[in-house]
Amino acid sequence: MTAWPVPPVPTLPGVGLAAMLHDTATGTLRPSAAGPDARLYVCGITPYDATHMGHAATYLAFDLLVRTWRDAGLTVRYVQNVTDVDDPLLERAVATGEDWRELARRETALYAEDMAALGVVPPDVYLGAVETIPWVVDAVTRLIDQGAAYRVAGQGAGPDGDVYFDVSADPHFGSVAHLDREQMLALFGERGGDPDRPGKRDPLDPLLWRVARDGEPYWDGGPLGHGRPGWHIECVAIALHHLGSPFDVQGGGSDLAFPHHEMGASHGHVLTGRTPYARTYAHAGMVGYDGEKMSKSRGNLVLVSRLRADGVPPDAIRLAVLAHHYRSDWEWTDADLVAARERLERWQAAVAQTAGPDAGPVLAGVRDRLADDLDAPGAVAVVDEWVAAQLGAAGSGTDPAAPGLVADTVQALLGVRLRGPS
Ligand code: 5CA
Ligand code: ZN
Repeated sequence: MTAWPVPPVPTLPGVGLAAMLHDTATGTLRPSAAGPDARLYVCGITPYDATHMGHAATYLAFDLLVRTWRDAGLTVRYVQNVTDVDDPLLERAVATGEDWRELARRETALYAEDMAALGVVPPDVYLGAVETIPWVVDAVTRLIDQGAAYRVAGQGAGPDGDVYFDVSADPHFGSVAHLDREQMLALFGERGGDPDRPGKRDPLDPLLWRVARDGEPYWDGGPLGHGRPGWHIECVAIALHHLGSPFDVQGGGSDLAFPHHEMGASHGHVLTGRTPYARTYAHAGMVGYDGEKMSKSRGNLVLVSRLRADGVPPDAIRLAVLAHHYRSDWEWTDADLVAARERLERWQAAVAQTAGPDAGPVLAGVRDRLADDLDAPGAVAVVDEWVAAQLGAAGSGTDPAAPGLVADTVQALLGVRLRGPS
């Protein structure tokens, strides 16, 4: 699958700091990268509807991480999937009478357009689940051979042979989200799991391979028979193939901590015999709208493509998101967007001048704030301060290099594109 084009990222003077990042598993701030190679897996979209502000906020959070890593001189390996075959996608296609492949293709293309418009640095490896079936088959087969996965008998007219992961095979199961069993059972049922499926060893055991049903797409699973991948194993198969374990950061929205990243970690532990699966589990907060989590299933969506069609500058959308810390849960409001548009205009006016106050503290300050768990609001405040001095009554400074350096800092680290003095 081809990702979107790489946006221009100016090179800044000096070397930035590799960020400290909040880890859900330990509840602490940890160095985001262990060495000169920084390896990131961010869970991608399930393409059955258009990109909303919640998705955008999550991908913008990890875009900041990638930008700080590059600025710190690290070699970045960034992998992202597209869940282009899964129940929600197939259900939507059945409901609308559209071919599931066409639905996935259209929404994946729109997502790429939205990401490109927002200036998000694309992943180096970008793969649809349907492109990675052999890796999934291999992983599931190995889990069966290890005794960590088992086949379940069919229900009623349903076929035999769905394969489930035995969560008791991983002594570290539960170490990502630290939930008690009752919480796990509730969330598992809400987020794609099937706690009530008869025949499982534990209600929490997640699906690894679903054997073919009439009317559902399937692939040749070799020893597993015809079928399609479960959700968690898809991301693990891709991450282990392209990053190995432990890799540095497993990222996504906080709704993925359980069960998705918990199960993924367990699959990874058992498959490799190594812990941890990822050194840091980083989770972006949930963006809400009208009092509820913004979600495709609820339909309370503010779409990036809708805002773009309405003429909102993508950089204003970016600034509206960056005004919130990535870990906080927040509500999208029109007032946020108005404030972001005003900020964008002020920043643009400030860097368009031919001279200004020393920009060194802006570069240092933005680097400092982002290194502290990607504190984008703090970084924005640093730029605001320079802009206020530049536009203020006291008059601007006299450094001719300053507006250009501020524009480069803002573009390289925050991804907001300003035109410097011409
Ligand atoms: N395909 C899977 C991951 S493998 C998936 O969760 N897809 S998704 O389309 O539902 O979500 C894509 C990303 O956006 C995930 O990282 C998810 O955690 C994040 N996300 C979804 N809704 C919100 C929201 N309201 N606020 C913030 N992030 C969200
Ligand atoms: Zn995933």
